[in-house]
Amino acid sequence: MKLIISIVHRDDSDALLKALTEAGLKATLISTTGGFLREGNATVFVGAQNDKVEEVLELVKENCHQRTRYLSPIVPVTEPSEFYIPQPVELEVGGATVFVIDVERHERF
Ligand code: 2BA
Repeated sequence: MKLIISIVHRDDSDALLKALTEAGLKATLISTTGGFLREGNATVFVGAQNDKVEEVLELVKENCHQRTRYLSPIVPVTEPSEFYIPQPVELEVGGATVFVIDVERHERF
């Protein structure tokens, strides 16, 4: 068995959960925060048999889209502000960051 952990954009999480449950897969959603942007994102856990992993990855790929974000750099205190025009930095975020982990044991009580 594998645990598939997908960090996705919040706006994609509903569609992903719907697709996973429609495919008969079990999923858990938690609200998370990205360490770099400090923005809310969503993390979806799916416990699945090995032969279902590719199907899960395909659903993640289909439902999670890449987005462009612009980050405004902070003006350094050492720079006189009239000479320093900060340029927004472009970042490609997502569609999904996925980890596939071996599950040593799984129980339901
Ligand atoms: P954040 O940490 O908020 O990162 C958002 C986006 O900022 C990243 O998109 C990437 O484009 C950029 N970024 C992140 N760290 C950077 C750095 N040190 N220097 C320059 N740019 C940086 P994604 O790579 O698509 O990541 C989206 C979210 O997935 C991340 O949000 C984080 O929550 C998670 N993530 C990505 N890689 C991870 C990893 N290796 N371990 C744990 N979580 C990860």
